[in-house]
Amino acid sequence: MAVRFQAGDPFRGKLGFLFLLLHACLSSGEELKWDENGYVLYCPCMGRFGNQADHFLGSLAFAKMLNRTLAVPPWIVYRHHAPPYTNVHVPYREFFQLGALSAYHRVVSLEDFMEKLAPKYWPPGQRKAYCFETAAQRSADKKTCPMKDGNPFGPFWDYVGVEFDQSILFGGISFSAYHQPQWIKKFPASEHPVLALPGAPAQFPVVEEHVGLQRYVVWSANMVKEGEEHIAALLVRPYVGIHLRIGIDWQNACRLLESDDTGPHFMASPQCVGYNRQTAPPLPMSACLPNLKEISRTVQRWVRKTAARSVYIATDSESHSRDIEKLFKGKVKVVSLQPDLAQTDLYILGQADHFIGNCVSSFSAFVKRERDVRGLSSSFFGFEMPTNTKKEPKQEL
Ligand SMILES: Nc1nc2c(ncn2[C@@H]2O[C@H](COP(=O)(O)OP(=O)(O)O)[C@@H](O)[C@H]2O)c(=O)[nH]1
Ligand SMILES: *[C@@H]1O[C@H](CO)[C@@H](O)[C@H](O)[C@H]1NC(C)=O
Ligand SMILES: [Mg+2]
Repeated sequence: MAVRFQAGDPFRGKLGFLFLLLHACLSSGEELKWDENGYVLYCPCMGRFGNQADHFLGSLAFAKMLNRTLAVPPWIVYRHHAPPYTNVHVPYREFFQLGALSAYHRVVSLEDFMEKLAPKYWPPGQRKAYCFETAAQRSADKKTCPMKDGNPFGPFWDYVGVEFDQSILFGGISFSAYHQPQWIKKFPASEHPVLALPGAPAQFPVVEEHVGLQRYVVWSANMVKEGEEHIAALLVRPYVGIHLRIGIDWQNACRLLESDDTGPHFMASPQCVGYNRQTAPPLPMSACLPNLKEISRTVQRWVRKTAARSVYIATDSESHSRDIEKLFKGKVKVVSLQPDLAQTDLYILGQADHFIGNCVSSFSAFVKRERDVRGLSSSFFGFEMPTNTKKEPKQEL
């Protein structure tokens, strides 16, 4: 697997420079052309992978709406529990094919943008930040975008070697299609070629109309290879994949459901209760935090229903694999890999014959969206879907 978690920054150091030179020479054939219609840059600064993925889909749609090229940021992986004990910036193409996004809209990786375009077209001294007035309110002079304040903001822009020279504030405008004309009018590409934003120009969770953009998020060859090797080595089809989101942070988050009136919409929950707040049924506690009894009952039901011969458990903490194994008296193989890369779990869950996810989790939502695109069945712990969730693959958007 190409992703290695090393401290440090590929743009720094003599060796890094040599590699850059080599890379520049090798790839000089596919020289990047500057897009006169401008660029959108942002930091995926909210949450971990699932949140970043939700934000990515919305940002992709935003860039298309403004007809600007999206500078696709790296994923921010928080490696605070294991080496290198810091944030790691993983280029988009390590996990997914950058080229597959082009079927929807023009993209360039943020790394390529910085290396090949920024020196000439967005040089130091001319780097403007764009943010909401309300965000700038938090700065000392109340007029500066908080682009690099704190973690992960500072390390992110340091990774691509960016300092901001000026702030441009806006207000009374949102990232939705409704405000498209205002964006174009306020920030024409001729005067504002690079819209660099402190966060994603998107909502969390992803809005319903952008869920289908998942089809353009296609696993990289490396990820497919690694994932398929695990499946071949460990699992027997048919297999049920389950996502247990039950760790301490999640227990605390789900407690909010009990205490106040969050209503049915809580984090990624529109994926099971529906996007319409008015018609959404209540979200049961067990949909957020299923206990072992609920987990066992649901797994048993789907193993029976799909005649599964194995179960794959992805988890953020305990796997409960012993307890689950006991349910089937040795007739079903139960596997929990607990891989170094969370994306390995996502891949294996995506390939399952049936998937049982956590409705509130955006990590589960990533798997659910990918499976919907491919017409594979999914369900959730603690929540009965009103209709069959199995969908036909959607037509091109
Ligand atoms: N490997 C692995 N990591 C997980 C699993 N569940 C949660 N995590 C980790 O916890 C993070 C949860 O944050 P996020 O992806 O934003 O999803 P959410 O908080 O559940 O909405 C993930 O990105 C993973 O790093 C799992 O089943 N397997
Ligand atoms: C969108 O941008 C592309 C690339 O710059 C350009 O060729 C195209 O004409 C633009 N479309 C519109 C509707 O402005
Ligand atoms: Mg999260």
